Amino acid sequence: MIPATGFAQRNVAVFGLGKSGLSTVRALEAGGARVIAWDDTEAKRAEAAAAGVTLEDLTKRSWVDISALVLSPGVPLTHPAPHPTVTLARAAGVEVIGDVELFYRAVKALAPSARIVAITGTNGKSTTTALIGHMVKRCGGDAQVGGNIGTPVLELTLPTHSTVYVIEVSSYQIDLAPSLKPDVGILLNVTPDHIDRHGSIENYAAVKARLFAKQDAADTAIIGVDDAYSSDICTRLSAKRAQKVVPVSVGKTLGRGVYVLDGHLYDSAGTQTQKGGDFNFLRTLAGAHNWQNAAVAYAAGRALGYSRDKILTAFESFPGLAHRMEIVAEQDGVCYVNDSKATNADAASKALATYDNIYWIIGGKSKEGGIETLREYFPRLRRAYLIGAATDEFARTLDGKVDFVRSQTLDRAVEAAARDADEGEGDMRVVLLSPACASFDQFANFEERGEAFRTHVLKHLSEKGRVRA
Ligand code: UMA
Repeated sequence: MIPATGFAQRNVAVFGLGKSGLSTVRALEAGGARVIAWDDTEAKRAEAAAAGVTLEDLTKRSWVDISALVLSPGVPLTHPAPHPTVTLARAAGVEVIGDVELFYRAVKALAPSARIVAITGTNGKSTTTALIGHMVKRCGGDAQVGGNIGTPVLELTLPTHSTVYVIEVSSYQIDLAPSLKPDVGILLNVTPDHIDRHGSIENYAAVKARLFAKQDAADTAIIGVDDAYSSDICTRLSAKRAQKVVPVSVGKTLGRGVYVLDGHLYDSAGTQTQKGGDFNFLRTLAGAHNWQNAAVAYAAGRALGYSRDKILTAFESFPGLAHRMEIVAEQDGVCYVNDSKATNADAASKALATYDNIYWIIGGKSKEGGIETLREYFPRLRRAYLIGAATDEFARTLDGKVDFVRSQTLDRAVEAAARDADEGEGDMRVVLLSPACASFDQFANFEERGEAFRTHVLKHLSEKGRVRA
């Protein structure tokens, strides 16, 4: 844990007692602050009280003796309306910050030369964060990975002078971290998301751009330039020349920066363009959507001073993220891919675009629009296996276009898909769980669904092994 420094003997209000709020309370107390905490949900308050947290309704007390309000990222700061605690704090002239701000201040106070790589963007943040963390470790660095990806930043290990913090930051967290000055700041892309919390796409893009606001000549901004908003941010930063700016593209040749064409990485410095790694062979980074993540991670590795060869070698051993196009097994020309995280059609399209020869397990609690938008991938499907509540709806969409069976449950779907794939033809047959649905009709969450897939696949393979023996 990293103690939050700077508030010793002072009162600090913490609002929101989820994962990040509870770790904030612990870090502030470790730094000597007196914490007063609250949450709108009674169950969360009860949980916090049991953990020894001092509770007081922050809307019913005076703010004159409070030095800061530390807000959880999920609590509205501006839109649709500021949370009442934010309004009260502002009226009393109390700063409103988040755990990433406390983390940044503490790291700089404890070990100024520890470096911070901060990753944001609408899509691909977690994969890129995990990949950079893996790369730093493989290149011999002391990487600590956290933030929006899951581990609250204040729960990471104390910094040494060689620590590289690789943190995923959401727009909510950037909004609450006014001092954050990452050594390497990364913006992958900006597409409409979280507009309810930021008012408009323009505001959302402006918050993302704030990640670079404090950077200076020693720092690097790495920006994906394949969407209009990010490209605009890159143009503006390049013109200001405050920091080094590295544009990254998938599909476009750039005069400077890093780009990927047909899965091949190019590192272009001035007039010299070097042909780089071939991502087509990196199965955990398969798919065009992953090429941007890998290209950006490569640029980050270069900014951190690692050699091109070391970075590309590190990519080869990246295990990928659990439940995101995760290869759980491969045998006899059949690859079993767990993409349980794909809870809507858009997310499922990534896996469908990546493989041919697919035995597709889909279904659960469907989202608006179902799988209508996935029609262009139907020619890649050998058969579909329908599970859960969406069965009738998806059967109607597939009818006459794709062969399908009503499997009802995941175990039966895996059994049927694995048997068909075993008997199928073609170089690489893929049994793919990419359900395009929420899991709640049959599972507690997508993680549980993904674990169940893994269990059924391994059971199928071990039974097959016994029959052979
Ligand atoms: N709460 C209130 N009143 C409100 C809103 C929330 O009291 O009006 C309380 C809730 O009762 C709850 C707490 O605030 O007790 C929840 O806080 P939170 O939503 O900020 O969640 P945490 O558990 O602290 O998790 C947060 C991130 N959550 C959000 O940003 C919504 C986690 O990202 C992150 O992993 C974690 O900190 C550690 O850093 C999750 C996420 O969904 C994965 N992120 C969004 C995304 O990726 O799209 C941004």
